[in-house]
This record gives sequence, C-alpha cells and structure tokens, in this order.
Amino acid sequence: MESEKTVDKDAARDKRRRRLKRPRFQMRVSTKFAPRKSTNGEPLTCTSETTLKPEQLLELYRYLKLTRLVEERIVNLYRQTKVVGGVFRSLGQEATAVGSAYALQPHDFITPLIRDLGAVLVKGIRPREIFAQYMAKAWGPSGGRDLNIHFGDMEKGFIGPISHLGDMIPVMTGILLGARMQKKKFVGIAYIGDGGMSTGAFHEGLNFAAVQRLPLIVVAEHNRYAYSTPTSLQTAVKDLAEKAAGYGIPAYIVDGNDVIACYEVTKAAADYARRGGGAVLIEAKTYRRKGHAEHDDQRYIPPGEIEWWEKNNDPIDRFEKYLLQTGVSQQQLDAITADVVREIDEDCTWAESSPMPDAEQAAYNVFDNSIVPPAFRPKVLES
Ligand SMILES: Cc1ncc(C[n+]2csc(CCOP(=O)(O)OP(=O)(O)O)c2C)c(N)n1
Ligand SMILES: [Mg+2]
Repeated sequence: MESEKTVDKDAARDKRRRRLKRPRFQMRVSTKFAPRKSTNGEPLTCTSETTLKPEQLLELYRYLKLTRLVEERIVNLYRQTKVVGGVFRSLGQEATAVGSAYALQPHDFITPLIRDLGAVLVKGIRPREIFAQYMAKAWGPSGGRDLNIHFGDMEKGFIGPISHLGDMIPVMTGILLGARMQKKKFVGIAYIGDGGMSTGAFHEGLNFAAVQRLPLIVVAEHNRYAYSTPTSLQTAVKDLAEKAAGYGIPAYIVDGNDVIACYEVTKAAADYARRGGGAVLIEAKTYRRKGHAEHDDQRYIPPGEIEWWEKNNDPIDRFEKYLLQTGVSQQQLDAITADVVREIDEDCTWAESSPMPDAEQAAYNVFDNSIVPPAFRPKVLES
C-alpha cells in the first residue's frame, strides 16, 4: 500500500511539473550590470545602484584585500619552495568570487574552482587553513592528503573541487536535487571558467538542473584564457551568457571587476532560484592577469594587454575609488589593510609551525574508513 501511495504521489507531482508553463524560447540576458566603458576618460569605479549597507561595503573591501594578500603570501611561500604543488592566482578577478559568494546566505552551498579563493574566504575558511593546505601540513584541512584548493567543508557549505573541468556542475546539480528530496532549502553556486563551459559535463549538468528547475546558479568566469587558449579559439559565441538560451534559463552579463555589480546580480539570481524559478547563468566578464599557474610565463599574451588591465581595470582600485568618493576615508581603508596583514602574518606563522603529516596516516580518511579499510595499514608500511 505504502509503495502505491508513493507512486501516486510521484505521478501527481510529475503531472504538476508537466503543466508548469515553460517560457517560450527567447533570449533573456540581462545586461543592466554589464561592463561599461569609462566616460570622458574618468577611471572606472563601481555601480552606485546597490542595496549594500556601509558596513557591508567595508566588509567586501576586507575580503578583496584578504584574497589578494593571501595569494601574494602563497606566492612568497612558493618561491621559498615551501609549497607542495602548483599555485593558482585570481589576480585581477577577485571581485567575481568575493561579490558573488557574499550574496549567498550562510546555509547556501558553493563549488569553487582555482580562481575562487575569495569565495572560500567569504564562506568562512581562515587564511591559516589555506596556508597549511598549500604547504601540505598536518594541521591543514586535508592533513596533507591533498593540495591547494582540493579540500571542502560541508558545515560551511563549501564542496571541495575535483580537477575535471565541468564536473562540479553535475555535482552541484545532484546536491540540489538531493536537498529538494530531503525538503532542505538552499541555493548553490557552481563556478566555471570559459574553458570549462565547453565540456560535456557542463552541458549535461546544466541541462538537467534547468529541466528540474533546481536552484543552481552558474557563475561563468570569462577571464579570456583557458591555459594559453584565448576564449575565441574554443567557443563560437561572443558572450557566454548566450548559451543560456539553449537551456531555456535566464542569464546575466555582469562586470566581473565591479564587486558591487557581482553582488547585486548574484543576489537577484539567488532570489529567483530560491523562489522556484530554477537555474540561472551569470557571465562575469573579467581578465586573468597572471598565467594559469605560477610556472606559466604568459608568453602567449599580446604585449601591453596585462598592463592595460592592471592600470585601467583593477577590481580593488575601482572599489577603492568608489569608497573614497562615497565618503570613506583613506585612513579607514589603511586600517582594514593593516588588520588583514596582521591576520595573514599570524596565520602564516601558525601554518609554518605545523608538523608535516605522519606517513602512517596517509591512507586513512581518504575513503570512509568505517566502510573501506585503509589500503595500507601501519604494519604493511613497516614491513
Ligand atoms: C576535462 C579537463 N580537461 C582539461 C583539464 C586541464 N585543465 C585544467 S585548468 C584548464 C584551463 C581552464 O580554463 P578555464 O575553464 O577558462 O578556467 P580559468 O583557468 O581561466 O579560470 C585546463 C585545460 C582538466 N582539468 N579537465
Ligand atoms: Mg578562463
């Protein structure tokens, strides 16, 4: 009887879903917060159309500085050969990760990628965990079992990324489907690069989320390169947001170097997803000022391109200009930076003082050890 009832319920739900009005095919790309050229040669700042309160704006500034300065410290450690593995920077595109993650509620989920340290920090991960993780230390979140960005924190709503490009889209889609089945309510951001959007997994994941109307927000970081390949050589569309039409979902183009715009657009997308509207695609237009990783000498970049972005379109410079114009003093900004540097110094010292992990522990906590016994028990290592 019980199972018949379940079947009836499922059939009724499917019928209701079929009756849901689907929007007719149309381009629904909002460009309200898209990048604008500077008028009369004035340097770019940020949009003034915001619901953010003054203290939130200062908190955003702190996260931007924290992201940049934590990354600078990691590069420092890398040059001292203290880092195990690669170092991936988000220099020049920090506003996308910080602004979008800041628009979420604490119980919402994210799946960040290599350029999203800012989102991880907004989610409440401390710099000490990042330093210890990069140095593969015992006190790091993965206890030296994995490197750089490869760790997660379920309590904080942060799913550790897997390397395969595109695969975090179906993973987040599955999380959101699971949540719906368990009657839990939250939205999820899955970050993706311009290159990652050309994978099969991206298509399958987003298509399924769109059909199921899951509250998935895809933040596509259009930073113009995938390794050394410019975006124009791996996708035929000009705006990545155009791809949303293929899934019947709305999209936004946002200035990825304007932290306020990134916040506002993600907030609107999250509200829409939370209301039951379904998946949304946000294309953040930005620029990757460093190479793919620290080893990359960027010889494929046309001369002057990086310098142009550094001089004219740096997200932190732009936000500083905005804050100063709206009455924040330089001293306030300096005090925030000094506090960020203090935290980084303290946390880096803590991480450096951590021991390296015990070799005997390496195979533990890789799988759930209550189900799968560790592959190498200490006595096997001893023999
Ligand atoms: C399926 C797959 N193919 C190739 C790679 C190797 N790979 C890692 S990052 C990367 C470039 C990613 O470019 P993009 O998606 O634009 O992100 P960005 O690095 O610019 O943030 C590639 C090709 C991979 N990790 N997974
Ligand atoms: Mg890219």
